[in-house]
Amino acid sequence: MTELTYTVSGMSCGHCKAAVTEEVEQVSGVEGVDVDLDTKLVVVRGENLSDDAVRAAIREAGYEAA
Ligand SMILES: [Cu+2]
Repeated sequence: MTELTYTVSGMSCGHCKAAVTEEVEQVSGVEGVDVDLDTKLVVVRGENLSDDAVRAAIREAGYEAA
């Protein structure tokens, strides 16, 4: 199990949270996604995670991982 953490600015409400979660959940190997709107942290857990793929998914949702 690997855990990757990203700081994603611009997320402000439940819709942002849902959009990011939905996109990232589709990335190969992802087993869990936690979004904290207060800290702007996105924690992704899974096996053989691709940092590039997770970043691309966050971008696809309309946000940018720092
Ligand atoms: Cu929002």
